[in-house]
Amino acid sequence: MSAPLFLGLDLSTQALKASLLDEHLAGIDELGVRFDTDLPSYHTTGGVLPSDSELLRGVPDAVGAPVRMYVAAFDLLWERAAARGWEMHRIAAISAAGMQHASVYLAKKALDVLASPDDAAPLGAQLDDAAFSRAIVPNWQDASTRAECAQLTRLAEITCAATAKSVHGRASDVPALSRITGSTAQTRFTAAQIMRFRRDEPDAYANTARIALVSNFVASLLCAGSSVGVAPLDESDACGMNLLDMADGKVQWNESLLALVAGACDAEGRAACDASASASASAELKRKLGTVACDPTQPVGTVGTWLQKRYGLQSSCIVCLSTGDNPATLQCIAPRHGEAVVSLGTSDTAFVPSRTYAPSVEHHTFAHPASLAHAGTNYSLATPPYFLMLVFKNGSLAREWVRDTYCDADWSSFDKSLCRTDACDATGFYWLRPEIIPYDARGVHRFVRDNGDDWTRVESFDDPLANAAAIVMSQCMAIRVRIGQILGDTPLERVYVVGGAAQNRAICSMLADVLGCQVVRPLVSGHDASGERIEYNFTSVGAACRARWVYECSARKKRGESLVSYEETIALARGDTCAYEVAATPRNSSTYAAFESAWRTLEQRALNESV
Ligand code: ADP
Ligand code: XUL
Repeated sequence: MSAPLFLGLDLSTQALKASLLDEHLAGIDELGVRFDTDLPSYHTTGGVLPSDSELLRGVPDAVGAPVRMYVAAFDLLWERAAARGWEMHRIAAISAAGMQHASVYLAKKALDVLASPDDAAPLGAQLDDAAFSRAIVPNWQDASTRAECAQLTRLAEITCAATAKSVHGRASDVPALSRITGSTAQTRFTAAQIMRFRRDEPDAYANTARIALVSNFVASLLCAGSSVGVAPLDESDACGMNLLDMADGKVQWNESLLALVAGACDAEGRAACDASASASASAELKRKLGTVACDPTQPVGTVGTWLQKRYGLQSSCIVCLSTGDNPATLQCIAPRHGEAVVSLGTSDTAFVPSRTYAPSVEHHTFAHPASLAHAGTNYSLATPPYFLMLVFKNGSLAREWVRDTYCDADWSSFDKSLCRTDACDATGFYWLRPEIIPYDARGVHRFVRDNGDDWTRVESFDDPLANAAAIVMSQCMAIRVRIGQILGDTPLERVYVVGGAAQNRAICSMLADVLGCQVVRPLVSGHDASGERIEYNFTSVGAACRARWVYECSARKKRGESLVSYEETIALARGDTCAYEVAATPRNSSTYAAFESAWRTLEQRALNESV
């Protein structure tokens, strides 16, 4: 029997990617399907429909994508993997990551197809329009649900007041919804999205057999042709729904919020219908959502007949719980206390592990994807139970806009502007889509220093290239300020940088200068199938690492041995092969430390002007 291989998938905003690793977690190959270019018939830009697309029906701030595009990408990915000659029979376990919060609405037909697909045909041909109750699914960039967010916030305040509940003794300036679910109300989170769908399209909602996140939807596709049906939600990813009650150290559905989303009560907590109809509306939503699995070592099942017959995977190949793209990235790096991961993908995100449940107005508190704290067993393993995450919506796509508008559509011109700047005399806020931090900030705002602490708002910079330095510096300042709040007195020692923009050295240098610490890029040893050294995608690598862990734990369980922690598994598997390279060391961080307070004032000014 040849040595096992481990596969991680990443269905993110702009692409479906796959990383194939060996048992030492060295790279064997990586593949991708880019939605815009590889699947042009779906007419997406940056993986989503253009804002004037008729399919978005004119809903303000709606951002969505055709759900069938994701299935078509899944089909194409496997075709490409087969064409690359992957040794499918060696794949021992697979896990996926999915863009967070986005949801998929399955009609009864989808469940029938997943239970018994035609193994000779692509899944895209079988999971047709009738298989989904919602053709265009909301993307995490959607901001169309502010009214629903207000209702969730209100109900949480009432619920907390009614029970006089001080969740984990958190300070009262943290809104109740955040104390309960780990996050303030977020337009992109699944609770608000489901609520709007139920209200706007009641028949389609009624016709929905199951609601999945992207992560468990992909896990379900991997299981097509097995008895799994729809895979359970992963605890860490499900924290991004505004629906789980994370207080009191347990993770379970919050019944009040569930009732509001299901239409069983209003935002004041008044029953919307008679008691039995209310109960059945809540129960129906719970059924649609299925279960939340809190033990990531517990496999979902094994690959179904579709992957076995069509591509030659073994019937023993484990399908693991799939998690969100950010939890998967965190899992790949496993940062320590005092370290952070910054992911520069479509969104810019930053995360740090946390031993405590620490809800706040600005960051999200999620269950750690490799923690067994809520698994209901007596494991006492080292992984911290939570991680804290900052999300900035205007990340790469805003940088691309600046590149295309002011820098000859060329990264090297963009980079030159960054290298020229080491002064804080011009800055800007490029909130092209309604921002997440600060909440709902909009528009482009530029400022230049007159002298001293006086700043003037300007329509444009004299030198258009200055926009590149202004956006990147300001994006890095936004991370600096919030990470500083989270870490308090603990110094930030190292930042791991990943995502598409991490390959840009000028951006990494700015990040190191502004954050005042070393910025490193993790490395996956190994090459791709053609022998080339490539940059692996850490989200799909993180998913493959989970697959390696679950495989190890399953083998130990079979031998009657105790489980092993995620970190230990990864360290043992990698041996000495795990490494990172220094992308940048800080040069002039005192400049940015001194600039912090002025920058905060400017951010507030821009925010005041954006409403
Ligand atoms: P996601 O996982 O969200 O789909 P990726 O992590 O693949 O996104 O990142 C894609 C982004 O990476 C692109 O939108 C692009 O702007 C950015 N990117 C790629 N190469 C560079 C570069 N050399 N400099 C800056 N940004 C880059
Ligand atoms: C996280 C978020 C984004 C998406 C990107 O809360 O909304 O980072 O996960 O896919």
